[in-house]
Amino acid sequence: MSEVLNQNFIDGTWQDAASGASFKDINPALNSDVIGQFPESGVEDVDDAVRAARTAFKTWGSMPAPARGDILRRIGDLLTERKSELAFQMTREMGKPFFETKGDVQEAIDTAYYAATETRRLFGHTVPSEMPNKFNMSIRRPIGVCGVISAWNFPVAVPTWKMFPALAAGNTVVFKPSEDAPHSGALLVKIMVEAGLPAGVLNLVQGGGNAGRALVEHPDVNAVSFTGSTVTGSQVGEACGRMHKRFSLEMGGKNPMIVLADADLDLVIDGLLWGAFGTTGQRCTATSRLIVHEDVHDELVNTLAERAKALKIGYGNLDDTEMGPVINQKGLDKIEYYVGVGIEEGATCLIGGKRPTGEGVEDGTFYEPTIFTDVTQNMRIAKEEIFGPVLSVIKISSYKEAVEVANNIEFGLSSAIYTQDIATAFRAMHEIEAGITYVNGPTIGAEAHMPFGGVKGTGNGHREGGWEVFEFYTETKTVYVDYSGKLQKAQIDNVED
Ligand code: UN1
Repeated sequence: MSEVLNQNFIDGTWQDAASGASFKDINPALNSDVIGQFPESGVEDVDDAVRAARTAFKTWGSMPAPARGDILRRIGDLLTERKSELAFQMTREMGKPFFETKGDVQEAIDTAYYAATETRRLFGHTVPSEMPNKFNMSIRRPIGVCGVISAWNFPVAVPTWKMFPALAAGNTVVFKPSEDAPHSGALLVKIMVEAGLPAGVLNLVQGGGNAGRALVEHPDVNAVSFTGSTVTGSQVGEACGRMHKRFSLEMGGKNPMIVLADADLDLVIDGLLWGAFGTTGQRCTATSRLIVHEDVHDELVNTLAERAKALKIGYGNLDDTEMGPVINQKGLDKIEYYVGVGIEEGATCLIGGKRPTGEGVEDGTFYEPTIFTDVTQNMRIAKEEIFGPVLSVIKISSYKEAVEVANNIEFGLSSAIYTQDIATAFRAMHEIEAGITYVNGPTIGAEAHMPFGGVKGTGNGHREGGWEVFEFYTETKTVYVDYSGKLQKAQIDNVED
């Protein structure tokens, strides 16, 4: 897997963008390591890809679903075989440590096997009719061509959350990876094609906003699934709404971890190091607000600061690296901007707040784990998504206050509560406004077979993962079979006035 797959993949062939334009993809930990130039696609390329997908839909959509499942299972097998090679390339491209990118591939493997099994379910309902000798049922039909636009932070797992169920359900796909992870996207497509997807069923179009817009606004794309920023997601939603398309948005988060006075603090520290600084805080599920009871605040924060300072920062393909770089200069600028905002707002920057120096970090976009204390709930660093290794700590004095603070936010993706009290934990499951709540675990760690998504400003009500994503990728067809041999008028013939 050493070659650089830097072309689009349309209708079964690898090809350059029609315009010949390209963009550069670099290693965020070693900026001098250029991965390659990738096609800057436009309307013409998207048009070719959508046409191919539309044609392929005729046969793919009418295949027995379990036969599609066989191909998904082979994709899972190939991903398993290539897990390490693929993870190495992902780390090189987007920076998170090798153990994390292996987890990313594993999430894709789990999603493949899960989607394969769903092809033998795709349940509809059979329901009694109100008329005699009549049979009612609902069945699931594929939607058509699905546009998939994904983020770079889970360059393999997140696109597979979208593509595998889409394909399992009989849709065809045009996939546009993030401009920060085009190579990982292409390597994934190569594996999927090798597993036996017929030409046109899966098409890859690389590029930035122009390619994305062309895909979203293409009249022959029936559904769009998007993971990324709130600003772009809102634009996707507006365009899809205007064009009567189905769309699923997965956007920002500002995920709270509530720590009550009875929590097991060792467990909390391990959870925070992983939740706040795993993936360099660049997850939409990252723990970015610590809402902690005043009785344990100082002890917790001081121990956490010591442990966070000791995290080994560097190139993720080196054995001892615990935290990789920030994705690019723009990401770094945003973090630096918010650290400035936090200081101006009067929060205390306890550790970090700067780029690291020294061997192994000179040539990359690195940032130190950063903890702000004395944060109050209405500060911008308590409300806005920073997408970096920055934790804002808010002190509270009761469970009630903790939940109020947790909910005082426009987002609602993930959340966590640490307590030994079972009644409090159960209350929190209902009272925290979020799509996901973890009890005695950090805000990250979604499993492939469980629904994933957020409430409020995080999304538009759909869920990825698990059984629920199949609601998004299928249309319900309602079927009535009348075997009475005569015209039966519902609501009329069966009611005596
Ligand atoms: C994301 O950050 O976009 O639960 C997805 C988690 C991962 C998925 C994160 N399994 O953090």
